Amino acid sequence: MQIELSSTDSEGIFRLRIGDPFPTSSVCSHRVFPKLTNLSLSQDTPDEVGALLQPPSSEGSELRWELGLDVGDLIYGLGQTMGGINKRGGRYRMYAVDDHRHTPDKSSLYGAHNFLLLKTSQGVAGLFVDHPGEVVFDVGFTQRDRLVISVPDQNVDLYIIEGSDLIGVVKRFMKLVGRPWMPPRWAFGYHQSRWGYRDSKEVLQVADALEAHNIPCDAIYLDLDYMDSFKVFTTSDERFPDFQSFASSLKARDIRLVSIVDPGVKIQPGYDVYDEGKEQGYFVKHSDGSIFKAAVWPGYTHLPDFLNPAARAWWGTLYKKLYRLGIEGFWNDMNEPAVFFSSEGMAELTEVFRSHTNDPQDLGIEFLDFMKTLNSISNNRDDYRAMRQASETHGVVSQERVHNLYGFMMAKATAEGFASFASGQRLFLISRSSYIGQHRYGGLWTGDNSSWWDHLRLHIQHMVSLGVCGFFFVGADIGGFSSDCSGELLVRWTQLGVFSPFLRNHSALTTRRQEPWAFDSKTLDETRKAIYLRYALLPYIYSEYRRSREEGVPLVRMLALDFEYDARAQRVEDQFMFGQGLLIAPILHPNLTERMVYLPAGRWLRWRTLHPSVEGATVFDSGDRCIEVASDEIPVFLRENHMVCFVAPPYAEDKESSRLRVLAFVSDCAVLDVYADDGLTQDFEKGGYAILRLKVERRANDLICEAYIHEGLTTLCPYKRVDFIVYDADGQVARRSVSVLKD
Ligand code: MIG
Repeated sequence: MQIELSSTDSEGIFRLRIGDPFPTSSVCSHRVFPKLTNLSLSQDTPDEVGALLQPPSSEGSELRWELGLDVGDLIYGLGQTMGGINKRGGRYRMYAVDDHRHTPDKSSLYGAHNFLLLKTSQGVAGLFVDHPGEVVFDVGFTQRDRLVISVPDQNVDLYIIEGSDLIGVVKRFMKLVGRPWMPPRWAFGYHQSRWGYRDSKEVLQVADALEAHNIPCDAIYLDLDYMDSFKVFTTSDERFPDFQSFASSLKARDIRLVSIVDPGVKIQPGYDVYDEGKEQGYFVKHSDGSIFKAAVWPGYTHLPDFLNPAARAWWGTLYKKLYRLGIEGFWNDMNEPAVFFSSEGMAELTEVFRSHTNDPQDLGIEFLDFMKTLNSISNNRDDYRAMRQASETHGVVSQERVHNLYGFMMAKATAEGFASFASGQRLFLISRSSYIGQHRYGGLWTGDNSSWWDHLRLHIQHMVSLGVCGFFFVGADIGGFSSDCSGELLVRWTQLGVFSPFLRNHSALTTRRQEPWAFDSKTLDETRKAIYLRYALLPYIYSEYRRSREEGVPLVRMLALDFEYDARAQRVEDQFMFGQGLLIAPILHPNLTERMVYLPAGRWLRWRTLHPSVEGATVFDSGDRCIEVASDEIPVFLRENHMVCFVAPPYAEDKESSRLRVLAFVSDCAVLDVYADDGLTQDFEKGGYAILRLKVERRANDLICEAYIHEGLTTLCPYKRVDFIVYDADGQVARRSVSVLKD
């Protein structure tokens, strides 16, 4: 076993390199790892974690690391997996798969996020297994007191990240894998989607309904329906005639279009994408050099080989066709890659069918055999084993070995292509499959969840677990994708969605309609109220997203990151932190009008979010509290010595957009930076932004409220006045209105 130990100079990041790992590009390319001669780990790193830097045990072709777990040890991370926020008790197989039923027994979902955060009585550490093929994390599943990591390969990079606390570890990890990309500001608005908006007429009806119901919306999504015969990068002339004027009529209403992009390219001579890809040799092949055929929506397709830089460059520029038509954002789907069946799989199924009977009417018990084969030919691992991709560094490789990079490299292609034809603009991109590092190119949605209350809870788990893995811009389909949603579920989910970085109502073809107006007037009112709150909070959300990416601290976090030494907070599964100062405790079960909330050390101000005004805010001490929650309300608590800012909600009578409101809960002092830029371009990288600093301080009997331009260009700050509403520890409120100082 060839082993090399290296470390970034005194940064507390160690790398154990075994064999010749496939470069995934999850670690920023500028990172250098000098060889280590003398291993000295920090005192905060548990001994057992340090011991992982020894050669692992190797069984057959598998590498295996083991680590003992004490009863009190906590493990977070692993991104998009089933199970709780604390990952103990589960086994997670990182092998991207298109599985649309997210039941508790599923060990794999759409991506691979091989990062975990450990907290033991001895200290904390981060572990990142950088390997593009399968990795299994058995986190106290087979044996409750053991963490076992196994990799069916002899080549892998293992990173150990030290830190004196969990936040410190996450920040270092973020330095290793880089900052999340900066989406356009409209990415944070409300987005409306559904599989089955059949034609431009129907999309315009949706826009009309949004308007008629006074629901603000920044984007409408085009699912498979917009394409001509499911051919990627085409639009249907029949259902979407005169696409450009359709797009601009939406744009005139401030609604942008985002379209789905699937990797499968329909096999059809004369279709330019197919012809070009074939001619240039850009598709995934078989070992004999023939092109692999995978059936997806259009029937048989070829899959682009995103590992091949030339194929990536080609694919990236294809998005220009859509962009030119007025489509401003992209939604990369089916990129695990999903395969309905291959020709080999279909041959097998046909054979099973034939071997049993000549007449389908005669199938008896053999039917089960037929069903088993039928179910196994989709996303079959034998197909991935058979596929060949052309890599830059390792020659031709089996897809199986680099499986988890497919979505990542597709995102990279999208981002690089976009930068080439929309130079200076920010990309809007969400992807279904992902691998660590992909957050530098775009965001994620969590795929085909269901309209189940369990999946409302899963939304929290996914946001916080993906957050520590670097993905700050994430969200689940609001209301649930599969199954029928109820009005109450939609309301509660939209309320949670106010505090989800990505907020999109999306549902599957054939399910009950799920737009806010598809239920009853109560559902409509309550959903709209939540969406208004989202829009009112946009200055805060945008500012905090930007701060998150600067500091490497996730926007949405498990309580343990902020209250690491609070034994209760470490284990909270149904609340989360949003931005610096907010604790969110959503309603997660039907028919509830109250819930228990755990409030960590310090005092908290419960913000009654019925209106983004501040009436009725009350102070709570730490501990377990039972609170009443109206059906149109989401429990939000503001941490002591913090602030949250907002503007008037959409359609408010007082539309004065130059007025910023601030709710502050201050016993000593609080600072909040409000960030603004043009929201669309990369100019912010060159100083095109403004930071308005808000300060509230109590000195003796004085309350001092300040608002001044702290950094950047005064002209980019949209606010002229700031209205402070300041609560003290006793719940006494004071108001101050100040004008923004522009020097
Ligand atoms: O499973 O394009 O996750 O959001 O609506 C069907 C149709 C394929 C899966 C995506 C979903 C999308 C759907 N797609």
